[in-house]
Amino acid sequence: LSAAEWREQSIYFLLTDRFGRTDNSTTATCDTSQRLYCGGSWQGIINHLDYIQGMGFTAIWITPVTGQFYEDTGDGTSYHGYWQQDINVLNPNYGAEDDLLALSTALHARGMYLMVDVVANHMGYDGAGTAVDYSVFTPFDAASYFHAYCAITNYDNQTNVEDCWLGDSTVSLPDLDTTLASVQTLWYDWVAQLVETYSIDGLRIDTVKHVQASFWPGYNDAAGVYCVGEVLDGDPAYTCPYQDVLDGVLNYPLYYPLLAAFSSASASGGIGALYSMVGQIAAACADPTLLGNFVENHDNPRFASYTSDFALAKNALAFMFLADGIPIVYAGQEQHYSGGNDPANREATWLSGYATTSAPLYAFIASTNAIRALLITQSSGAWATTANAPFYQDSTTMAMNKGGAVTVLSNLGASGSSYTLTLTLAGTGYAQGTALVELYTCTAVTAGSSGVAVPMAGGLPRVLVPASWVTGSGLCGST
Ligand code: ABC
Ligand code: CA
Repeated sequence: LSAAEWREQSIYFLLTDRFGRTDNSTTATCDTSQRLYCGGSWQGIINHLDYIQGMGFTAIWITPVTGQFYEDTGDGTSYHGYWQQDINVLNPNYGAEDDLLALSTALHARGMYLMVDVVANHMGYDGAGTAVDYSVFTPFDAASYFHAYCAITNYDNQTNVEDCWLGDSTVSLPDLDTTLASVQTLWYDWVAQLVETYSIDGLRIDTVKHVQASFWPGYNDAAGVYCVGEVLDGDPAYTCPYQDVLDGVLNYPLYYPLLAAFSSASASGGIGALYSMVGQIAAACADPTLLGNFVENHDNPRFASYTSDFALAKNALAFMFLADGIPIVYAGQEQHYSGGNDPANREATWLSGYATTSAPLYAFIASTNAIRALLITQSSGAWATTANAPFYQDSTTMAMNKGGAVTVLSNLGASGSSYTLTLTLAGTGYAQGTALVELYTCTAVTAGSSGVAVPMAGGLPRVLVPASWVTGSGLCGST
């Protein structure tokens, strides 16, 4: 699937070991602190695709599929899949070739897409970087394929970030010398074959900033599908240039201010920083609409570890879906899981019983996916490519206009009062007299002479669109 086609998708990210089991158990224990394999599998994902599609997602991103080392170490096991030793085999804990193929086929049969996580920067070794037996790796079975050992010590030194090793003295991550033509050829051929073999539709690429930028265009081309890279840095001036070598990057520049704006009620200054980051990203990134938006993942504490307030969680979600970019929800976010740092943020989804009607965020995400899908279809796709324009802010509220849909966010929290927020006609772009609908509450609003009166309550987000867009859509009772 091309980058342009991914722009209209909505992604559910899951750790294969932690989402669903082949036996469908919802009670199998999974103590995150142990960092052991908990039994999730590709067949387990297939078993629960209704649950994912029921929230309106059109794609899933699964963690790496390659062969790992499987010993239990002081840093736990490779249950997450980022400690590869043999890139030519699959991780048998998740299933066999047939199972991964079946997952791909099952998704495609539903009109959904498969994104797979891939790692080109390193392998994984059960031991210190000073004592690696390189013969355990396939195909990189000699020290000559790797950078000489040194630990990353200075993230301000790009040479150190690219040439030295991640990991620690318990599990080292032997750093491939990606400047070698032999390494490049092996990776480009490998990724082309992986995509073809399993009919993969997109890739999430790990540790992009740890490989020289010139490596990536050849990799993205060889893959032939949309690639979104992980560049773990909140500074758009650092992260955005990687969009010149890959289709997209995960939106870490947005992540930090998005979290800060909504992770506590009335976070002072938080709205202003979020508002201004939209402009900074637009100025620095080649195409903000191809970035991957998120407020949770497996490397950072869960949103609900900062606040249990559902209204705040809904605002963070609404922003991710209705601003520029491709929304990515991390499995368990819909269950308001609240784990802190790795490994606590990797709770098994099955322990929720895959609750739907009793999980407030499950329904909210379904509504928000439906709203985003409406905006895309009624505009024949134009909404997705139109730049988001924030136009109003006060200390607890902001409003933005993307392609004629006006989204209002609040960080007052669930105890926020009911009041009317009046937005100017100029900001909303609506002509006086236009019939509008607020899509979360299905409230009719008419653009008045003094502006658009938005009914706010309970700190919840609002989305206004012309009523004509809703007719026939199935939303708000229209048929
Ligand atoms: C394991 C255990 C942990 C244990 C650890 C020592 O070993 O599970 O419990 O604490 C995988 C596994 C991890 C595992 C690691 C190491 O491997 O998932 O569980 O930890 O063995 C990606 C993946 C991630 C994966 C790897 C490795 C890479 O998403 O899941 O981890 O394949 C760096 C990398 C980034 C990487 C991340 C974990 O580490 O760049 O690719 N993620 C700064 C640096 C970042 C750095 C980050 C965290 O710190 O700039 O480069 O990320 O160390 C912002 C700044 C940022 C700054 C942050 C902290 O603040 O703008 O620049 O990030 O304001
Ligand atoms: Ca490297």
